[in-house]
Amino acid sequence: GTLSACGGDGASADDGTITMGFAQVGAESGWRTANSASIQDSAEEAGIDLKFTDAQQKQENQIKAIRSYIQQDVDVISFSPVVETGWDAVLQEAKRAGIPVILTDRAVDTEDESLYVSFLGSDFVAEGEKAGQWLVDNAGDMDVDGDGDINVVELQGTTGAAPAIDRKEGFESVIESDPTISIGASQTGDFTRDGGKQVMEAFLQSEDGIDVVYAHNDDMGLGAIEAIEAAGLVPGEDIKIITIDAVKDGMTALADGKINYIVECNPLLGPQLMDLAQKVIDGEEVPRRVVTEETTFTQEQAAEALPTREY
Ligand code: GZL
Ligand code: ZN
Repeated sequence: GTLSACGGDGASADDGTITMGFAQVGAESGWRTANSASIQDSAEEAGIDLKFTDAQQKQENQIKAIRSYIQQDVDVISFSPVVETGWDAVLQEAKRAGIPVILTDRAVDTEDESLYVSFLGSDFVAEGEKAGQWLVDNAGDMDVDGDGDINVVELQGTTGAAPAIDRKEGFESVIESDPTISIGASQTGDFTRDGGKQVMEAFLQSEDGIDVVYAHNDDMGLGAIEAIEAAGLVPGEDIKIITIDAVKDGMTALADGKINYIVECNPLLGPQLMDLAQKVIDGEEVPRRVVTEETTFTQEQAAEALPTREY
C-alpha cells in the first residue's frame, strides 16, 4: 500500500485507521471463545479495523487467511499458530509485502527471528510445572487406590501445538522428582470436551488403577468428568483432576469439587495486542516477548474468585 499519513504502510485509510488481519485457531474451547471476544472487543475499543477468521483448528485455513490479509495489504497481521511448525513460507510472503506480524497465544518454531516482531502469550512450560508441582506437593493424598503408586493419565492438547508440547514438558520435568508418580497413558483430546470424554472413556477401559487425570485444558477435563461419572465414579474423589485454563465452566467444576486444581492461562490478550500493533505501526520499539500474568486456583480459591471472573 502507499505510505499513509501515519507513516505506516498498508491499506490504512487516510484518516490513519489501522487495519489488522487476525487469523484465529478456531472455536474449540471456552478459552478460545474468551480469547476471540477479547481481541474483537479490544480492536473496537482501540478504533482498529479488524478482519477476523476462524480456521476450525486447520493450519491450511490459517495460512489461507494470512495470504488473504497479504492480498488485502492490511497494516498488521496477527495470529495464534495452531501448531508450531510450517509457517516460514507464508511469513516470508508477509515480510516481502512489508506487513509486520505479531504472534499471540501460541508460538512458532522458526529459525528466522525476522518473521515476526513480537510474541504475546503465556509461558506454557511454567503452566505445566505449576500443575506438576501441585501434584508433587499433594502426593500424600493422590494415591487414591492405595497401591503405592500415583498413576496419572494425561489428556494432551492438539498434537504439535506449543501449549501441548510445553505443558507436557513442564509437568514431566517436575513429577520426575517423585518416583511414585508416573504417566501411565497419554493421548491427545485436541483441546475439546468431546475429545477429552472419548479419550477418558478409552483410558477407563484400558488402564488399571487411575489415580489422577492431567488435562492440558479445562474443556478436556470437563469431558473426562462426563466419562468418569458415566463409569459410576466420583470425579475429584475417586479420580483426582488437574487442568489448565481456569475458564468459568472449569472454575465452577473446581468449586464443586469435581476438579482438584486449575492452573490459569489468561485468554484476555486483546488490550496488549492492540497496544503492540499501534506501537509497531508507529515505528516504536516493541518487546520481542510479552508474557501474560496468570495464577493458580484451589477449590477454595475458585469458590471465592468465581463471582468476579470475566470469562
Ligand atoms: C493456550 C491456548 C489453548 C488453551 C485451550 O494459550 O492455546 O488452546 O489452553 C485452547 O483451551 O484451545
Ligand atoms: Zn495408585
